[in-house]
Amino acid sequence: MQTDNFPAFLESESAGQEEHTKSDSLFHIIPVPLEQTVSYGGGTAGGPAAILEASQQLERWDGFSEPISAGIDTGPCIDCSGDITVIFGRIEKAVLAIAERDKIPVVLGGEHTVSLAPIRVLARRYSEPIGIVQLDAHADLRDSYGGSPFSHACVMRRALEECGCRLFQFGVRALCRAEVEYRTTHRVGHLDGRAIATANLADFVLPADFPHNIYLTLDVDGLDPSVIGATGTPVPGGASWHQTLIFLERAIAGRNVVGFDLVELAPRQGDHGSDFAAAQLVYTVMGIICRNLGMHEEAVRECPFPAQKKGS
Ligand SMILES: [Mn+2]
Repeated sequence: MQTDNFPAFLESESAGQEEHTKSDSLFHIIPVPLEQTVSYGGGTAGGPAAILEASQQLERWDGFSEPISAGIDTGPCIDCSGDITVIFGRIEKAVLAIAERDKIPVVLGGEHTVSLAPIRVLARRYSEPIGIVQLDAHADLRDSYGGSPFSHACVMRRALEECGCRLFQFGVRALCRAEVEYRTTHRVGHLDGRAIATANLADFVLPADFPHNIYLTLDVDGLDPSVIGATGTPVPGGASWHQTLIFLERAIAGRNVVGFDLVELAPRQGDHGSDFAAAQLVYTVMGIICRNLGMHEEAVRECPFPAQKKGS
C-alpha cells in the first residue's frame, strides 16, 4: 500500500512561498495511487510518488511566469484500498473540501478511473454543465471493459452519462467503432492524433456553446510515447509537447478551469524523463491557468524571452 513518504510538489522551491498558508494556495494536489483495472502494462499506482519526486527538479520559472507564487499545497495520499465506490467517496471528500473554498483541485493518478470522482463533485457544484477537455490516446467511451463499468476505458462515458458533461478530446488515436458512434450521437468534439499533425493549433477555439467551466483531464498517453513512454497503454502518433500546451492554452482561453488531473503515468526503472515530463506538464498547466486568470502579468512583461505574438 502507498504511504505518504514522498515530498510535497516542488517542495525544493517552496522558499519565498511563505505568504501562502496551506488553505489559501490556489492549487491543491491530491495524490491518488489507484490501480485496479489495468488493461496492458501496470505500474500506475507509482505515478503520484514519481511525479512528486520529479517535481523537485523543476524550475520555479515555467518560461513565462512563476506558477508556484499562486501557492501549491500537497495533501495526503488517498487510501486506495477496498471497493471502488469507497475509494471514490474518499477522493470526492478531498475534492469537495478544496472546491468549497473556490480553489483548484489537482488530482494525480493513478489510473484514469480516478477522474470520475472530481468530475462528480464539480458537476454537482455548478448549475451549468461542466466541459471536460481530455488529453488521451484512447476515447475512454466504452460502456464497460473487462467486465467493469468503472474501467479506465469507460471513464469519460461515465462522466457524460452520470454528470451530464460536454466533452472535447485531443490526441485520440485508439478507439472502437461503438466509441466512434457514441461520439457522433453525443456531440463529442475531437482533434485526433492525425488531425493534430496538420491543424493550426494557434487558432484553435472550442465550440462557442461549449461550457464556460472546464475540467482538464490529462492522460499522459495522449502525448506521443517519445515524450512520455512510461504509461500502461502507449500508442504511436500522439501530440508533441508544444502542440499539447498550445492546444490547452487555446482551449481554456476566456473560460474558467475548475480542476484538473494527470493520470496513467506508470513509472519504470531508468526512465526518469517520463516522470519529469509528467511533473513539468502539471506545473506548466498551472502556469497556463494562472495566466488565463490574469495573474502574473508583471512577470510575463518582465520575461526576457517573451512569447512570440502572432504576426511579430
Ligand atoms: Mn484515458
